[in-house]
Parts: sequence; C-alpha cells; structure tokens
Amino acid sequence: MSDTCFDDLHASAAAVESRLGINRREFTQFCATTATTLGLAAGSDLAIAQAVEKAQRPSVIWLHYQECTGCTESLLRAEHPTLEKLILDTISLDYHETLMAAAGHQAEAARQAAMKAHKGKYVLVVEGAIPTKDNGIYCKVGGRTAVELVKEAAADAAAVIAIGSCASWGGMPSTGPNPTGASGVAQVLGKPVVTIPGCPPNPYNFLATVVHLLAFGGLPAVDGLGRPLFAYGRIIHEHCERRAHFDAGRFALQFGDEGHRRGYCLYKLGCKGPETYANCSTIGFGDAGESNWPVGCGHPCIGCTEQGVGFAKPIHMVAQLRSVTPAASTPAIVERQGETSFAAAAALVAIAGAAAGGTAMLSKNLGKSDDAAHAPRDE
Ligand code: FSX
Ligand code: SF4
Ligand code: F3S
Repeated sequence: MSDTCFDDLHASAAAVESRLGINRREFTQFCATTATTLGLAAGSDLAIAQAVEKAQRPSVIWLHYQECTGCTESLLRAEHPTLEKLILDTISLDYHETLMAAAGHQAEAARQAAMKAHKGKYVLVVEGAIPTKDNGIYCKVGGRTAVELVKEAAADAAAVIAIGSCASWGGMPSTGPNPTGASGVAQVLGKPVVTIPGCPPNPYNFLATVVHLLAFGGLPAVDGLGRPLFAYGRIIHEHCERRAHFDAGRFALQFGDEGHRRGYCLYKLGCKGPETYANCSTIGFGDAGESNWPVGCGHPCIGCTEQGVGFAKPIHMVAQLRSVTPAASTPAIVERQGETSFAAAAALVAIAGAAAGGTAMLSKNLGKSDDAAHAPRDE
C-alpha cells in the first residue's frame, strides 16, 4: 500500500474512532478482514474504510417471521471490533422488532413511515421463514399475515436480503412435514433475492454484503440460489482443516474414539462438508480464533447453509461427494511440523483456492499434518 493510501486509511480509522469509540487498530483490522472475506484485492480495505467512515446509512427495514432470532443474536454478539456498533452506525435500522423500543401501533407506524420516507431506496432484510399454508394464518403481525407484510415491504425496496436459512428457503421451520408451509422469501415474492443462509449465518457474510453495497454501489455477485459467491462459492470440504485426513483415509468412526480425539476427518460421522457451500472453515465464528466452527470443534457439519441438506438429511447420513479432487495432486508438504518448501506451499494455496481461504488453510493445515503423517489409518 502506498504512503498516501496508508494515510487515507488511517484518516478514515481516526474518524471512525472518534465517532464510534472503536480503536484504530481494530477498525483497520476489520476493514482488512472484510476485504478478505469478500475476496478483494490488496488495497480494497481503503475503499471499505472510506465507505464506513462516510456512513451513507441506507435505511434498513428488518422483518422477523418463523425463526429463533439467532440471526440477529449472532450479529449482536460479534466482537473485535464490536460489529453491532459498525452495523448500527453503517445502516439506519428504521424497523427491527427485536431491537426497537416501540411496540404495537407505534411500531407499525414506524415501519409505514420508513417505507414512505425511503420509498425505492431502502434495503429490506427478512429473517425467518414465511408460512404460506391456509392463507398464511400461522404468522401474523399487527393482524396481517407475514405473506402480506413481506410483499408490501418488498414492493418499494431497492434490494431484498434474506438472512438465515429460514428466510433463504424455509430452513428449520420447513422441515417435513412442514405443517405451516414455511417458505423462503424468493418463493413468496416469486423473484430472486440475495440470500445469506446459515443457522445462524456468519455475521461477517451479512456485513460484507452491506459493505459491498456501500463501497461499490451494488450487491455482490451471487449464485443461482442468490448466495454471494464470496461466501458460498466453494464447498466446505475444499477448505477444511481436516481435509488432509480425508485424503489419507483417516476418519473418526465414533464420537470420542481415538480418531475423533486426534482430529481426524468427520465424514463417517455424517459431516456434510462435501456437499455444503459456505466459508465457515475459512472465517470461523465469533472472532474467537482458529477452529471456531462446527468441524473445528469436533462436530460434523450438518449442512445448515444448504437447502436439501440442512434439516433435511439425517445427521448420521454420509454426505454426497460433490467434488473430491485428488489426493494425487496434493503436494507432500510436511517433512517436519510447521516446515514446508515454497513450491509445496504455493501449490497448496492454489489448491485451497481463493486467496482468503488459501492463506488461512495453509497455516492451519501445516500445523496439523505432521501428526497426520504418522497416524495409523482407518481403512
Ligand atoms: Fe434462527 Fe434466524 Fe436459524 Fe432461522 O437464523 S439461527 S432458526 S436460520 O432465521 O433466527
Ligand atoms: Fe472436513 Fe467434513 Fe470434509 Fe472431513 S468430510 S474433510 S471433516 S469437511
Ligand atoms: Fe452450518 Fe456446516 Fe457451517 S453446520 S455453520 S454450514 S460448518
């Protein structure tokens, strides 16, 4: 980064520090993390810092239906820097049933006022599934069905974001036999929307989507299900820290067995990483450090971001292998723990894929593969 860019980044950080009380180091770290989450080139953290500093504050109307409020909870529980401060300062949250003090008619009036004042410009965020059976009577707010409310709010929205698996396709409330006809936002509106699935989703994926909107004036590129490619472009299995064990045929066979204790692959315990698109393995959860994600903690991925997998397939069922490339092309990276040749490292980064994931997984895998190299095999 040039001296001018460096100075600009620090000027933005200083402005945010005085406005939000978030120290400069945390803020510049946040900008770099967001740029990495988005898979952006070096130097993009400046555009992000300036977008947050300028705080254009798009109006956001946030609706809740069939869900547990875990999506909101995960946003508010994030740390370093306090993500909720950034979110609540970066957007103007004009209607959010969990967070607003208003209730009853006052709350209804606040939503109507926000929709009128920001007609055509607000971002609509929907959390929770929408029940469609029996004319939608299973979820009503202010005497009106969720179907009516979401259609009304979407009509004048500039963008619609479905946050969480419930809003993305129905999620947990749509589990068979789905007595309420729980559906996703796109199904109800009959048009595509941006989806941030996960139960709950990683707050950085939501924040990075909003920051992309602020910094680059549009939503990020998405896949056929509306999922931002920066977060859902690859299957978890491609970035998993246990992948070396999978390739070598070393599996945990029971919870608590030797393989489980040694950190072997969880495929035979039903891990759905091979058929689940998400970046859990690369960005982790809760800013709590390396390995803070389901598989990192020793639990098989249940595919919570993936329609047809999460809440649909039994947890113990083995995953469909979508793209298993090759142990043969994996370089022999380890002679001794923590050491590698430059060529092997470069090849591993290339295999691991996106710069963000690649760099993260390189350091994770190197530390663990020595143990793997000397461990017995479970054939
Ligand atoms: Fe809960 Fe959100 Fe799961 Fe659903 O998250 S964490 S049930 S995706 O809508 O509140
Ligand atoms: Fe990781 Fe699961 Fe793939 Fe094993 S099956 S490498 S635990 S994602
Ligand atoms: Fe969900 Fe699997 Fe990630 S269970 S949180 S998609 S590791």
